[in-house]
Amino acid sequence: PADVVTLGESMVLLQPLADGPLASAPLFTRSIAGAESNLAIGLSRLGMRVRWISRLGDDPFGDLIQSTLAGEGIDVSLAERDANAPTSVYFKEFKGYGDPNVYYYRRGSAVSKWTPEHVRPDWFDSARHLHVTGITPALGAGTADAIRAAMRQARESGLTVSFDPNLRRKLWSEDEARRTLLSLIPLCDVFMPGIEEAEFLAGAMEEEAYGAHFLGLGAQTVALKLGEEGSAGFTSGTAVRAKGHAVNRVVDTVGAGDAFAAGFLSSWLNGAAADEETRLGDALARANLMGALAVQYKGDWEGLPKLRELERMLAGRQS
Ligand code: KDG
Repeated sequence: PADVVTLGESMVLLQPLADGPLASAPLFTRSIAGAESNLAIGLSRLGMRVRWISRLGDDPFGDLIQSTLAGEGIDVSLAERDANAPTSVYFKEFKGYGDPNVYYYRRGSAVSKWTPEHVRPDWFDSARHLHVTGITPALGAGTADAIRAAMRQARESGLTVSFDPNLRRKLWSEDEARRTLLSLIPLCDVFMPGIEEAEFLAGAMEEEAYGAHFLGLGAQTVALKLGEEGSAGFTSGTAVRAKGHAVNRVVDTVGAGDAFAAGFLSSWLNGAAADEETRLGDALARANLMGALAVQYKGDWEGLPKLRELERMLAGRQS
């Protein structure tokens, strides 16, 4: 059984030890990354049962990704290995301020071959929720259709679905990105854009107007990420705002949105809240804290807490 199923591409991540231009970086640390596996790690550390579905090359980097995620307690048994395609790699370049630059080596990867025919009903057996991102649809000729098929299949199997657009401009054209990401919104229950993604998809408008806009496109719940300002949540009858957390030093912003999604879903799926407003407010508060923790550590997920650590921090904040 799984509380959350997620599917997408993970890569080996190489990070320079020092800030500065990648071209003159002599030493790198090695980790793994990928929006969906970042979320999977976040959720697993918070005590949720997670099934991660992907394709990897039949190569040592594929072994590394699979064993790292298995070591985090994630069910990786449905991840396929492809002997004819490589596992992807990506590099970060830290400038010492702002978002790091990223360089992808992922064309022709095992996940880029995904088509709707790969989507299997048993991916969703005994599961409650599916989380997908807008990265997978950008990876190959058939991957957008595969994600669409997975979202439909999940709903037919009785799961709720969340969707983080995770706009990655390097991967596709603006027009295609906008058209495809918008087309997936009606297939999700929870839509989780950042404020810049909301503007990219819907044009400039007041913050609250984004809630109504995306609800109008078919989402049931909208969780809008506002960076250090926190986040806002919307359903047809509710609008909630949750304050951001003070962060001592922003080290690496990559993965913050995935941490936010993990925090949100871990609360939203388990919430015993009496009413919609409390359920949404609790989920946003936990999501904000997770996002704030993620940016204080180098790496996409290394700084994510165990449940008892998170609860201690949330309790400390309220007292
Ligand atoms: O959200 C973090 C991801 O962007 C990172 O892990 C790499 O999956 C990745 C991507 O495609 O950018």
